[in-house]
Amino acid sequence: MTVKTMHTAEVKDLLEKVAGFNTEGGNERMKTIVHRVMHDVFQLIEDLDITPDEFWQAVYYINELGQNGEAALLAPGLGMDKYLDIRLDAEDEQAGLNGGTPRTIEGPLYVAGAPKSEAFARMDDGTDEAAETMILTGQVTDDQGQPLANAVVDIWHADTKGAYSYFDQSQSEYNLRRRIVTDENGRYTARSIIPSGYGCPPEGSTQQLLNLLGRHGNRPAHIHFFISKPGFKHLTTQINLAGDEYTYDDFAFATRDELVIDAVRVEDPTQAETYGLNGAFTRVEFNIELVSTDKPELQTRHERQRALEGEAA
Ligand code: MBD
Ligand code: FE
Repeated sequence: MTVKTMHTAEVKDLLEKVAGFNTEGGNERMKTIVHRVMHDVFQLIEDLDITPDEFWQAVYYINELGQNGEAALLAPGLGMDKYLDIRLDAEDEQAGLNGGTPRTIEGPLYVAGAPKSEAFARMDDGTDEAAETMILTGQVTDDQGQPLANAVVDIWHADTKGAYSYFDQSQSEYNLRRRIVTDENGRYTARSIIPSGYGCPPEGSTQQLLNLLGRHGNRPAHIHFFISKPGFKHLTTQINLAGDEYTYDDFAFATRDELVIDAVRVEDPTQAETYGLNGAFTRVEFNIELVSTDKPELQTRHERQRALEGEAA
């Protein structure tokens, strides 16, 4: 069937009533958005000749997606988080605020209020004895290369199964989550374990849709960062470890060339000693360059729902 009804007065009128154009109350911005969204959905139904069966599949899919708590997981899978980053990069460019270490997506698995320490933190709880020890270290500087003391480096990553504490109830509280305040040389160091990549729940709604697109739902081994200091643009970023099968094939589109980092195996016992280790380890170095700004709204992370945010930390 190829019926066309979008141009009719009946449909135009329907869309205006749907969006509350003929009522006084409500929120103007929301009316504008809903009008546009519903117009575009109607248009898509017409253009692609969506059948009632297809339509109702989509409706119940959204129900299940929400029941599984996966809306914020499907979003990066559909490139939405990446698209918002593309826009923020373009805005920075326009405002002359580009440069520094590039941003990349936050993802849905941050937990606020991780333990905070000066210069160094041990991030793992020591229970995974088979895991490879990681020394993650770096320097935070400004765009002139000057070290930035007292920057907060908020780090979170998965365990060797690709699972994150809090969401994986089997892990201890704040396992693999720490905030480290940089020392007088702008340096931070974490002792942790090398993470594995993340995979979407195989029976979940996100993977179900990815299957229909012929796509996988895997991320490479990666480590998340928020870096902040008053007077500088807040930075949300991640590093992807080089050599992972998915380093350049991330279902969430977070990989950027500047953020692919070699994990270097160190066998030298004297090096191990400097970190208080008695065996070989893997060293990951991530130096971070922040861009200065006097705009307060750029100095904090964007608002979104986050676990434990707003609770006593
Ligand atoms: C993750 O660990 C992640 O970082 C993203 C973006 C999506 C799902 C799981
Ligand atoms: Fe992640």
